[in-house]
Amino acid sequence: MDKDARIYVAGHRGMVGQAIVRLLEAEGFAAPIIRTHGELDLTDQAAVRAFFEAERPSHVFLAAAKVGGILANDSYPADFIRDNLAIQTNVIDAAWRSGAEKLLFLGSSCIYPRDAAQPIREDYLLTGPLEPTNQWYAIAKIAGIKMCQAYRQQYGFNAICTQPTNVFGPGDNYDPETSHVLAALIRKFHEAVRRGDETVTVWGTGRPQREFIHVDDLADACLFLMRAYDEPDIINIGTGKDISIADLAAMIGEIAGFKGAIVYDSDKPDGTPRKLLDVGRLRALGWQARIPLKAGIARTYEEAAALLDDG
Ligand code: GFB
Repeated sequence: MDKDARIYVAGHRGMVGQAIVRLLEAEGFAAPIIRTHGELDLTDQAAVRAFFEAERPSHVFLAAAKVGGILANDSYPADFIRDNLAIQTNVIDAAWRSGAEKLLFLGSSCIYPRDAAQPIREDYLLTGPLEPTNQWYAIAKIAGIKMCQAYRQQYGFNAICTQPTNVFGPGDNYDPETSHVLAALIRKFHEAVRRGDETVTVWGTGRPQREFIHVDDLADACLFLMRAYDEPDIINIGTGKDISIADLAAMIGEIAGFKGAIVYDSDKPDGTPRKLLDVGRLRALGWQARIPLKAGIARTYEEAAALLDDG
């Protein structure tokens, strides 16, 4: 991909899209094409086609999606399946129609069977039932993967599919109801310390294991794959290490300087017991995550605390 390529970053206001835009800028690429939601509704097929016809991007990072944590996924199943199917269908199709050279689709580790063997290899896709709390989102993402593969097979469109593990970092959503766990815990511990609370409540049992990648590492992997990977097979993006929610809570509590007790709300769902990705395929290509979990959280904590204190 040339430095003056016409790159479109779909979802540039989201955590992942923001990080991709930051990285492209830092690497000296021409300013990418971007549109806010107000300027272009990606669920509107006619508008998306017209945009692609007018702009004709050569490379597309499809980082636009409706995302949320376990409770948001479970509470708004219709929104998650409808919006994601519409966004990805419109963008993939319009990119191909307007002659784009390449598209990178971002999936998710929740596409894999709930009880998949660990670490999860790419070929475990569609070998078992999904986790019920996020099956709607997962089915949409699986449809996106299959659409990329179908467009490659029938039309020779170079669409690649990446499956990132759970992501954290700057630009995350800190809403207590709809956020993912890492952002939620940053907010809970920060507010508890500020208020002098004696307890912090963590959802579920604390026993599930999750793998977390810093969004700057994820953006780096996406750019790497945009340059170096042209295969139909899906490819995992992760760190190769996971941590229990209880240990994660203890780590964030320590970073926040919280001295009280952590309590568990078992009325809230645990979700998938474990989803550690096998990152052998990505490592074999020569890419590895660089930001250690604790250092990445400490950095994110500082940024988030300033933001939360401001408003
Ligand atoms: O990050 P999270 O919401 O989503 O939750 P998933 C991960 C784990 O953390 C679950 C626990 O076991 C939660 O019960 N947890 C503990 C909390 N305290 C909290 C809290 O305050 N907030 C939240 N949100 N969780 C999502 C999927 O699954 O992961 C999406 O629903 C997507 O589809 C995303 O794949 C990456 O990791 O369970």
